[in-house]
Amino acid sequence: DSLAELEAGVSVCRACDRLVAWREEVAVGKRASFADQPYWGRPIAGWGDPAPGLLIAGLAPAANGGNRTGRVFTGDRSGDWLFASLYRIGLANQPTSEHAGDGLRLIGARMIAAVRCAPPANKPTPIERDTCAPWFRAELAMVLPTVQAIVCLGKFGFDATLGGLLSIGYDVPRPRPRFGHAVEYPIDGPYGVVTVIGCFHPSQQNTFTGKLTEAMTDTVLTRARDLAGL
Ligand code: DU
Ligand code: SF4
Repeated sequence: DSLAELEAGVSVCRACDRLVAWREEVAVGKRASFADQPYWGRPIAGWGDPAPGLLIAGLAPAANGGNRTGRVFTGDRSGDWLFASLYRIGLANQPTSEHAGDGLRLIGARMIAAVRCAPPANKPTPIERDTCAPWFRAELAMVLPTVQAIVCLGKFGFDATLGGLLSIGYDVPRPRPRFGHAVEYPIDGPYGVVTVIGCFHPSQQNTFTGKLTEAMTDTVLTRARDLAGL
């Protein structure tokens, strides 16, 4: 199907020299605690339900997380935080994510990242962001017919999502909606209304400091789950 074709296409993309070098360097070097595991070391397409009601949009895969497991938001601390919440509210079949063979499944939901290769320091450049945008938008366009709510993790994912919706013909307001935790914007478009919801990124920077609590995460994801009819 077309999602599979897109996945195959993105998996061999080498458009960003700096990110190609980094994803491969980390995959060859490996973190000591994962020395016995294979690393994916390539671009990462979205994963989960191919016809999701809920989409979760993040920034980019983590060097020893998604870049290792081949699934965005798994096998790293942000993913652990997110999947614990998704499991509590019934959108994942287990609370932990470890490696590619762990049996983890999303229920009615799909995860995608705005940039598909792990960037150094989790910071893609504006050029890398724009170079990868067509991959993000292509996948967004394929899943939007069923998607009713999009949870955007952090401002980067939020802005990428609005840019993607605009390119697909959605009536994104001007000036652009502003990112914030639990802010929500219903946006009309070719496949009906989709509600875009902001969520602070579940990075340790936010979870260690208490800027993002478990209750705050559960509240936003539960709201999105309900909007998606899940
Ligand atoms: O074998 P499959 O059902 O096509 O699943 C492929 C892939 O997607 C696997 O990693 C499980 C995941 N997945 C999911 O998490 N949730 C779904 O509803 C369907 C598939
Ligand atoms: Fe290709 Fe995106 Fe990876 Fe750049 S970040 S190499 S555009 S998949």
